[in-house]
Amino acid sequence: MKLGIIGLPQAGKTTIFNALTRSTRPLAMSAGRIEITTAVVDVPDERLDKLAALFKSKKIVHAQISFADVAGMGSGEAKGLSSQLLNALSGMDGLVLVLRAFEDESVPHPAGRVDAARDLRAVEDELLLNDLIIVERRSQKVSEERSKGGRDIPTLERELAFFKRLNDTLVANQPLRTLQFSEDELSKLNGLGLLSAKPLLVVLNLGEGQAEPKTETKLPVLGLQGKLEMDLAQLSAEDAQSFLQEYGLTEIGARRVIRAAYDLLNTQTFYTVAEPEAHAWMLARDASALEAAGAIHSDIARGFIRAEIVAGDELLELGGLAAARDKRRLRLEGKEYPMKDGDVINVRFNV
Ligand SMILES: Nc1nc2c(ncn2[C@@H]2O[C@H](COP(=O)(O)OP(=O)(O)O)[C@@H](O)[C@H]2O)c(=O)[nH]1
Ligand SMILES: [Mg+2]
Repeated sequence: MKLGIIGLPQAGKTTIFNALTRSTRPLAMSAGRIEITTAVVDVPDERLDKLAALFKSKKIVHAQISFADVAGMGSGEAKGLSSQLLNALSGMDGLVLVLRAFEDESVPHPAGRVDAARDLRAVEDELLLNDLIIVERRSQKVSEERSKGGRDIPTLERELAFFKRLNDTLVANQPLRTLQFSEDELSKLNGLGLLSAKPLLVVLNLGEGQAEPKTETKLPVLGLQGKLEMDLAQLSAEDAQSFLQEYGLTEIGARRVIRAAYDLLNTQTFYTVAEPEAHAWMLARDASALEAAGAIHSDIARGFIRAEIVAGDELLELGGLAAARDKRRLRLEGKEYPMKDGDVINVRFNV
């Protein structure tokens, strides 16, 4: 899972990036410059750890998320985003928009005053404008092709209709993510760098002890005390725990963001566990056992016969596969079985 952290200059993108990835990037002021830094983090997963202990697994492989700190938005470019920025962002599965809510006189706001709702509109507008420019350019090209009689006309007409639908949505100030797309259309959108189609999570960067200001938006919003979380991320797990209590927090911010990202991208976890390796995998929430097999290896999907499946929590409770089989909690399922979060799977296959 790849997430791009975006926002206006000085909103706290790098601060949040450091908090999420336990990095120590300097918070240098580099207004206007395009800078992209990436770090990969293991998704914390107690169930995986317990399963690994139960199976005495030699190796534990966590699911991973890559976070990119993407500076360079908010330049107010009328031509849309630069191609460097677009390239970086179009490869992302989702975007995390950091909005400044903290007050701090030593940190000037590019617009003079802290106003998270205004900044949200500004960034959304920038994404919409970028998409509009791309859509107009593309549909113009296709129109020209049609008038020259290039390719087959029905295909061109279909493409034009698709671009018109996008254009109408953008002109009405609606992000493309409000539309329904087929898989095919979605990959086309990503290829074109249409960013308002991407799932977007808003992170409100709060000052210490600051209450979450109300933001009128349909987007998922998460409040995080960025600076505090960045400091916490540098501590050992034990020290962080005692600090969390001191600050009245129940959980480290990175975990809340990761959970929100799983929701945002409609993602769930399943496991394969054995003595050599305990492995957590990401999967779409509506995916089948066959698709789970495909996530492990295309050969396993190709040769799929049946899958042995047991809920990870039940497996832990019962203390092992033998007990799960005795209690009939370990079932044999076919390709169509809808995977559930936390399932442990063992695919029987033949290639
Ligand atoms: N007081 C306070 N300052 C913050 C907070 N988050 C970021 N800052 C400061 O705001 C400035 C910009 O932060 P940075 O993460 O570099 O923003 P970026 O430009 O979006 O990457 C830095 O001086 C940070 O120390 C916060 O939650 N509280
Ligand atoms: Mg930065």
